[in-house]
Amino acid sequence: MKDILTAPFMVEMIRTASNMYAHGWDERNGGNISLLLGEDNLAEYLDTGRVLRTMPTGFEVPELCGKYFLVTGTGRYFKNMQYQPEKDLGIIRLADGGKTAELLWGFDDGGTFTSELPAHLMSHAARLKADPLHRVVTHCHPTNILAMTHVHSLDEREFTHTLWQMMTECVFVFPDGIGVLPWMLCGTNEIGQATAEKMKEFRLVVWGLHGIYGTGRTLDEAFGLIETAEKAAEIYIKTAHLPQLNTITDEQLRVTADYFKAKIKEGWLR
Ligand code: 2HA
Ligand code: ZN
Repeated sequence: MKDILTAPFMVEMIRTASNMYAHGWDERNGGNISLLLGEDNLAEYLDTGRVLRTMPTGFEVPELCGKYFLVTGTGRYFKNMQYQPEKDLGIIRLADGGKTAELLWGFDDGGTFTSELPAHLMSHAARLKADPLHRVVTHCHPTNILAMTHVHSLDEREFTHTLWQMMTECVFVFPDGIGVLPWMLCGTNEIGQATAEKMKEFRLVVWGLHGIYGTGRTLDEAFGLIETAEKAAEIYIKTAHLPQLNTITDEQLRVTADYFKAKIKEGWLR
């Protein structure tokens, strides 16, 4: 058996969490990540027949039953993950129609999975329907996106359009736009369902006055989406109160998207 701490998915997960913390997106125990694993590479690192304990998830996701996830733990600090991954991370397999999580590795000191597991798993199910190669759901609290939800309309077309106009790259990094939810109580199945509903059409979903969800085929893709949206939001926050002399027009957005072969969300340009 190979050392699981050397597995590429583990190394990448820890690097990503550390990087998110370094960006200031994951204060205290803020944020959570889940990565859908393929059984094949897992068997080199883990006896998948050995269940350490079982934990109820509190909801059903039959389409994910039998799937394996590397997930961050509830109450854990991203800041510390690189020093104690076996406490802050766990590998679970869903059983019982998704109602049970079987722990196969990690959460060594008795911990459990993120409080946002409903939003994560329901989002995985929704994104897998949109893209069979989807694998990653990340959640965090980027400062400028959050600030923007205080002062900008939460209409998702308007929110996305403002970000597209902040810097040229946005329209081809997230041409599919950003879904936006109003403030809702976090950690619940309700916000999980609302997030998953948005995930049918978006890879990025903002939680008003809370943070953002980013998804992708790789940790880099999910990270890069959030990084780009957050950078654009920073430019918005730095300029919104100043006289605006120049802007990217809809025609320029269209030309840019066409040039980079990105498909802008239907009807979102005027
Ligand atoms: O504390 O970010 O949304 C973890 C969270 C909850
Ligand atoms: Zn949060």
